[in-house]
Amino acid sequence: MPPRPVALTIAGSDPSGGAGIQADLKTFHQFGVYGEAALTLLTVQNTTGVSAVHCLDPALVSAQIEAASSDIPPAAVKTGALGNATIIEAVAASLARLSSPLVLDPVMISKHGSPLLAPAAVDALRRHLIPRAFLLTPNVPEAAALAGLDLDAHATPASLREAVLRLSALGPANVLLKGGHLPGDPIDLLYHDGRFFEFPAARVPTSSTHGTGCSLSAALAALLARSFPLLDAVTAAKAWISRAIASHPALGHGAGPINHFAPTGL
Ligand code: PXL
Repeated sequence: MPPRPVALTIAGSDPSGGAGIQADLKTFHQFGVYGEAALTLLTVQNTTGVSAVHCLDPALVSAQIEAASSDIPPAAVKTGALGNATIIEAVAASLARLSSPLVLDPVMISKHGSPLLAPAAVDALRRHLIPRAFLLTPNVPEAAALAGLDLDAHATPASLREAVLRLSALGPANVLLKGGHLPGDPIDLLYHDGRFFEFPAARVPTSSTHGTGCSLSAALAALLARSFPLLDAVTAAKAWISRAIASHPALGHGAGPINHFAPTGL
């Protein structure tokens, strides 16, 4: 048997299984990657909403990362919801000991509008973690908050590129701006090697998109763990996420999850 690639997620828990570490581990598994998970926070939620968020002790977050990674070193890491500035600093210190590529999904608010990152922590993200990222994967509201720009539904292609360039100046090796929050068919914009690449997709008319961002960044981490070049990883992860949304299992009474069983095509 060839060695199985390993990926580590550092993220929050969604007990309803659609987002957070639950989504990440399902995604790693679907891409044939062994998954490790260090928890940052617990949410109490289901598809109809979030009723509580509890951040863990930063020392406990670091201890999980160090226990897992010192024993079974991950070939790629992703971060999701981080909760607050002290957890971000703890994660950054733990990741300084690892050289694996980091996919940083700068999760700020849940689908239902609950904060998953304290507003004061945005600066900690900018200073401590974004410079270490191999790939930063904001959606449009997250890109606006990180870049200090006003991007709304009327954002132009030029303003989106400007936001990506500002994010790139914070130090990540690559930036993938996800266009799903804008009206019409979504176009994701990748900035890689000093060039822009567009990844258009057809919009699937459904509200069952809970966990889409988590699952996309987990798929990217899994593909990087499998040594896919970045452009191939983005193409394959996006094709899978589109299939996973289109074949959503219609679970729950609110914004339902995507279909993590969708074929990866790999
Ligand atoms: O999709 C963002 C996200 C990340 N992490 C957790 C979440 C959510 C959205 O609900 O619950 C734990």
